[in-house]
Amino acid sequence: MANRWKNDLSERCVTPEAVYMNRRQVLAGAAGIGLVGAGRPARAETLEPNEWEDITSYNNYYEFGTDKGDPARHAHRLTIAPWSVRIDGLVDRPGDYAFEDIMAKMVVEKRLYRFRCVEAWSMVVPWNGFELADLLEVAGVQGAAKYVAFETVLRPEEMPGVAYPVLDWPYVEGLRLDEAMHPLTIMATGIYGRDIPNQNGAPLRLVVPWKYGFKSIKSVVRITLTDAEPPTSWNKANPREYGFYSNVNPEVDHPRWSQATERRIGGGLFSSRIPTLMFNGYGDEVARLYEGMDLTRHF
Ligand SMILES: Nc1nc2c(c(=O)[nH]1)N[C@H]1C(S)=C(S)[C@@H](COP(=O)(O)O)O[C@H]1N2
Ligand SMILES: [Mo]
Repeated sequence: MANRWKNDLSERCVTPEAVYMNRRQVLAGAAGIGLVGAGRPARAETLEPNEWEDITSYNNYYEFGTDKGDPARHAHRLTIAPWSVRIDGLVDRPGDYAFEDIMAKMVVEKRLYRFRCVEAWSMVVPWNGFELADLLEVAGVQGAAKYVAFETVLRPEEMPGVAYPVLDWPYVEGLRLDEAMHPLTIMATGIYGRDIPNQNGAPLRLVVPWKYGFKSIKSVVRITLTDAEPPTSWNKANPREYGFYSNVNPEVDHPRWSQATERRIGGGLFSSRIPTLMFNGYGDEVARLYEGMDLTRHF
């Protein structure tokens, strides 16, 4: 299990600032990234990663139960090998892509990202992963594609939580194509240079750091390119409370609580409350995706 794949532990792209140096931006002539001076931090803050213990014991993965400790208790039951991801819909090369074959093609990088749950807690996670755009390019995105739909594995025999109709299983999520292709959007396969634990979404899970955590769907088995906005689990469960976009936004409160601040996990009882940042602090990189949109309506 120890070496399911090799991490690239070179010092690339650990901060959003470093993303400016990303090869895709270089290729794009930095045109897309906006009016940001390279090296200007998103806020005066040194990102301090949470401890492995916090990241892997305080989880949301409702297929294993709704308590924060349930995923760490039960997710060892999930069989993660063999694993494959079906990529279908509006792509040139649809098919079942074996996890090992994907990893052989992808460049795994370190990405230190803020992670903000809609429940108003947050962490800082040192992910290892590859850009979703690179995987989509392997499958060949067709011109008519406008959205990307994702699906989590559904195995009632291994997932005690799916006996309860908390959500309509399998868990599904979606992104607009430009969000999916954004260089900050990754498929995470590790944390702290180790294989990603089952409770965090092994063997590969989406991470979209400027959106609430529930968009970051775990243990992905299917990715479908579509021309219509795909259904998403929390929106189906409660459309008044959870929209398709779900961008972190301190100015748009959840109907039942404020989103202006968040509790940064760590330090046990002394977890501190800090202000929530627009787009979770990634506005310089992503605000342009939403130009002209009313974010109180498209929440
Ligand atoms: N399949 C699946 N993916 C999921 C969830 C889930 O219940 N099932 N929970 C989401 C929510 S609400 C959050 S906050 C994050 C939590 O990720 P973490 O446990 O790695 O911190 O996973 C997201 N992805
Ligand atoms: Mo969440």
